[in-house]
Amino acid sequence: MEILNSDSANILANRAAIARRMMSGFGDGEVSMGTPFELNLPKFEELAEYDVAYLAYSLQTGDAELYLGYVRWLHSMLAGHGLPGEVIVPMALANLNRSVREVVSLQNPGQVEALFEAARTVPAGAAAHPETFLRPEGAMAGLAAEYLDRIVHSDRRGALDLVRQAIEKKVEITELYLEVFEPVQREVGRLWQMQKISVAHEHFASGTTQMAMSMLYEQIFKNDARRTGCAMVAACVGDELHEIGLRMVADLFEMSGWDTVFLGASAPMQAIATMLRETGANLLALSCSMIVHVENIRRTIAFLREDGFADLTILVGGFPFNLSPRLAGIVGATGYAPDARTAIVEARRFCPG
Ligand code: B12
Repeated sequence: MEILNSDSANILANRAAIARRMMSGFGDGEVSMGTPFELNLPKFEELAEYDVAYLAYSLQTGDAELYLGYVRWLHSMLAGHGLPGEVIVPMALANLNRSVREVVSLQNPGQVEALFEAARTVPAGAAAHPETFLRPEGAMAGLAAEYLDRIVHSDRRGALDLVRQAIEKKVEITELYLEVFEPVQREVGRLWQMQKISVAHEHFASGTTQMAMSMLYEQIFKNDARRTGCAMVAACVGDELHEIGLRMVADLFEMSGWDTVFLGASAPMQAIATMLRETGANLLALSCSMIVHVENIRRTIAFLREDGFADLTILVGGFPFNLSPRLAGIVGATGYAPDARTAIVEARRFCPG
């Protein structure tokens, strides 16, 4: 494991204690935020843990943007809820800064202070909202916009009709995945983050996209691609629930002639080891979307390396790795890819077939 900074390792190891300290640092009645249940926000304990994890990995990778991006996200979420980010975020930053110093004895306090200083300059309010993920140009731009429109208006039949028509027009599955479903899912996340749609809309949208993907399975498993003789297992570890991106990765491997075993969300590490043994897989794809689950990926890889898979090719990917690809080295992976198409190219280096 590559440790670039001992402070980050200490912060990570003590992240639950730091998060608890942060929670006790928010005095009653300072700012009334309502409960997460009412507000549709992640639980405050969860937010405190993200805060600590983003800080630690930002120090470890040397990517300040990892932490600053998180602070922008927090501002955007608060602005979406009409809450005063310009009051809450500086309080949260001061609280984290104090909690870290109370729990961990920092080797390089200057580096931590510099990060907090930069975080305090992140603009609050609507300025923190991200740009749209929909690409304005390209052959699939119109379809993506229309598909988004239908799923955010709870029109499942209409959304699936669009996909059916695209299949009839012989639109490539890779294009549908990467130029329609991927940007649309991210856009759904952006709209939820800004509170333009509710969590119910997001759930509906993701369910519909998974249904649309299932409609393509007859083609994906048609077996007309040349089989490579390579096999892969794909899993999310720990409490990770985001499995759509990983499913796209597994499906595109299947279409490229690999035998694939998709385990989906929350796979225990022993179960992954069993499946790797049973299938004799050449490659493992691990995915996570939440920064707090990066540590689970590191632990899973360390466990597998000890458990007879010292030389197994392990690729990682998902939201935090896209924010900072250096995290792949930190978790001990063989490689990383930003999307499903690039993952296949990367995998061919290890199993050309
Ligand atoms: C759908 C969704 C959910 C669904 C997931 C359903 C499912 N069955 O998968 C549910 C409702 C469960 C969910 C829950 C939560 N979510 Co959510 N979710 C999303 C959303 C909107 C879309 C995810 C998606 O489908 N993306 C599309 C895929 C195609 O993209 P991708 O995952 O990046 O995958 C591509 C590449 O990264 C790569 N890749 C992926 N894996 C791998 C693996 C390998 C090996 C390789 C090489 C490549 C690779 O290839 C893929 C295809 O090209 C995202 C927004 C976003 N930006 O992604 C938020 C998002 C990830 N969620 C978020 C949050 C906060 C949460 C919750 C904490 C919410 C809460 N509790 O209130 C929980 C946490 C749950 C948990 N414990 O895991 C935030 C995270 C913010 C942050 N700064 O960290 C996001 C970014 C939303 C936002 N904009 O605020 N979520």
